Amino acid sequence: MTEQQPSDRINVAVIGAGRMGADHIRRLDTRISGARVSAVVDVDEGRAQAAVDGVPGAVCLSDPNDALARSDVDAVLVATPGFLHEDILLAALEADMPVLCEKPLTQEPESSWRIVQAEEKLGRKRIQVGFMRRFDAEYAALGDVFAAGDLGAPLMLHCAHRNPTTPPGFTNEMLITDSVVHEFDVIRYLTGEEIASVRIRTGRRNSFAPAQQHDPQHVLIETTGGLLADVEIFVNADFGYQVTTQAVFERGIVDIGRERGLQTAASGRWGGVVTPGFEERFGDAYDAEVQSWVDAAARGEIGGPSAWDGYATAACCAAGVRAQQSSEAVRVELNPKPEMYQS
Ligand code: ISE
Repeated sequence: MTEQQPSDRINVAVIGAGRMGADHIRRLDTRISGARVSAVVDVDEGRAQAAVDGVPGAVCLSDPNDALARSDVDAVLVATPGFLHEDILLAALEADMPVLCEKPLTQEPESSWRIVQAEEKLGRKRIQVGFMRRFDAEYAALGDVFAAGDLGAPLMLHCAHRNPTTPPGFTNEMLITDSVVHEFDVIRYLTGEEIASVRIRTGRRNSFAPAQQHDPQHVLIETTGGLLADVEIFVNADFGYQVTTQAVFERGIVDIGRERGLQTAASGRWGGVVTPGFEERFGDAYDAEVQSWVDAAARGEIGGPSAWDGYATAACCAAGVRAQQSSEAVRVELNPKPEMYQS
């Protein structure tokens, strides 16, 4: 194999060196081909420095605009908290740079729509949104079952999304905006339909959940084509991390996300290991997502979900947060899809 020359590689500025940013820096540095980390931006200089330690030639910066202005930055990976995304994304579009933006695109549909409009004005898709489940092998295989149609029409989806615990400051709304946002995206991806409405019921509360959260919640989603999906979102489940989906078709049932890996029988017992968190569960999916983005960026394209997907899921989240306050199904309000996002 011929050695890849530095000039063949895309220089990436990673903006935000927290949990996901640091994870992506390691990934770009060790597992992704065709890219290198040339800059890390974080307001916390110590954190930025710690993240670039051991990454050859990468500089630390504190202002995203300084990264966008550098000649050794060709693309940006945005991993700051969501409330900071809008300004960074608008500046990156202004600079006409490829962007991989961790979810959410932005926190509200209004600001996400502004991003869609700015990208439409630019005239090409530059932003890929970090919905990594689309790159998970099992979700992709389930997508193939939907596409093949051999099991007839899909009728229902039963989803469970369980996290062991939540970080400090995780609000009740974040069960929807930070967690169920993934189901909104993946249901849209699997069915090829938009989400029409969201309804939420809360029942018995987990007494171990932080006071501000009503955990778990039962989310009932209906797509524009009438498919029903229910999601158990349970973010203080203690035992580990688990994301499962059961798809019900006219002539068959498909399950994904069940524990795999080693099943050991010894000393009169059998068992395996529960995945501890999302980095482990979706590690391969994150690798595939970032590789797809890098490969597409080299061609001047995006390699995954678009700003439209970011906008549509932000609209679902807004409906979901309203549904938390109501016993009714709340309709998802969407602007018409611009031509650029039709394919
Ligand atoms: C987290 O931000 C993620 O994106 C994980 O995939 C999800 O499982 C978790 O609930 C979120 O808080």
